[in-house]
Amino acid sequence: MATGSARYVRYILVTFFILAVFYFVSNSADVATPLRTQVPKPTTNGQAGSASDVKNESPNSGKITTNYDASQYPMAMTPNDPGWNDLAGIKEGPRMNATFVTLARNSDVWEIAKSIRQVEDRFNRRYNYDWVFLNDKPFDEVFKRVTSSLVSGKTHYGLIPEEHWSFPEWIDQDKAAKVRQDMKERKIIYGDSVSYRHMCRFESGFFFRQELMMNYEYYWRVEPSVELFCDVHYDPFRFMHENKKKYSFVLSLYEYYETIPTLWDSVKKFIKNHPEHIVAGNSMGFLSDDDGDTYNKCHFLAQWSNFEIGSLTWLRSKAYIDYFESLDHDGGFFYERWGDAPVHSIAAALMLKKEEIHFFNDIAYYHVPFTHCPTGQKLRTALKCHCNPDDNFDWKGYSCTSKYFEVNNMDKPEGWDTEEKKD
Ligand SMILES: Nc1nc2c(ncn2[C@@H]2O[C@H](COP(=O)(O)OP(=O)(O)O)[C@@H](O)[C@H]2O)c(=O)[nH]1
Ligand SMILES: [Mg+2]
Repeated sequence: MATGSARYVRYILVTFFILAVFYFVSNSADVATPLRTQVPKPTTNGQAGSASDVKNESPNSGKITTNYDASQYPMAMTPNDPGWNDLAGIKEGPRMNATFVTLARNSDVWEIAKSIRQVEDRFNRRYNYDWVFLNDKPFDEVFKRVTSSLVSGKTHYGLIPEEHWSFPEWIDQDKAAKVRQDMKERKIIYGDSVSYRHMCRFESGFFFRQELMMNYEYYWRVEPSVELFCDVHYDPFRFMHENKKKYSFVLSLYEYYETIPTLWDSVKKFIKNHPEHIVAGNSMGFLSDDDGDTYNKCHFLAQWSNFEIGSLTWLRSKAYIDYFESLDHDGGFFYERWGDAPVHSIAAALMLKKEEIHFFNDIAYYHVPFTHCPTGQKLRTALKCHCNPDDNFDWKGYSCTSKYFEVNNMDKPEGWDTEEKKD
């Protein structure tokens, strides 16, 4: 009997031990293998995900339906949100069909290297979005080696077709040359440059329809020598998608009038010929102080900033293409020196609803000579920013950001008035 009950106790102990081991192993497996099921499957073209992977927008409902459960992967938008401090490793959850895009020359390699490093450190190392590089000349091996070693996603290198980087046939070459000479004498920055004009026309009308870009729906434009001063805690592409944003900015400014004297006349001609493209609830108040009669020269994408996160689908729409073609035929890219900054901004302000444009206060950015350093000391600390708040341009006299807030009836971020006094 004694032997029988000892065996019985032994069975119980062994069973208990096996259960304990099983419990321990299964629990540690949960920790070691976090849920990764929602990262979209790679598609045949090797991109991070395709349109159908991430969205199915129903045009009439006014709501976006997605095939991922956004609530399962909440984005930490503020320091109080769960997961705010989770900045290690690859971020779980969906990816948008999006890419970084850079137009550059081979000689820009070390300046773009600096920009990439900051974008990666502050954001993309956790998201691994792709990066498309575009150039009017073939990229050399050094450029490809350096940039591909720094980007955590896939890199793609595109050669711009000549018809996107040359004078269209309707441009009078003599007239254009005279303009350049005149602007040179008047010392207008880039006034005598042909390549700068090709660049502005390309960024206005062609970058979004390059073959490599056709694979994507959203872009984040990055230039050589820019800085990203704060951590980006959430995916701005996903923010754009889930909030139906089509265009965004961090710095806004008055344009240099001498470069665009007839741009507004051209815009007015387009408005008259294509009233169907001008949406109700637009931001005309941001562009004009007299209901569209004259342009107040405000634009979102400062010529000296070139920060943009936006929708490629919108830029490829008939509305935008009609707009670009109308402007392009008027010749101001060559007979004046129209920049892509006012061209994109005017389009966004007239052909998008107000609420489709977003100001990213929390993305800190520098492009010589302007800085956007987020307003709000608590926010800057939470974002581990390394910019000097005194450098923030937002509330200074030559910025249009106050106007944007007024037009949208939005409250300015806490601290805007005290920070303004430090001018
Ligand atoms: N491939 C190429 N890129 C250019 C050329 N000119 C300017 N860029 C790029 O276009 C962008 C804007 O040019 P940048 O010189 O920074 O002009 P700014 O920002 O208006 O002063 C940058 O990304 C440049 O690298 C060019 O002739 N060829
Ligand atoms: Mg630049």
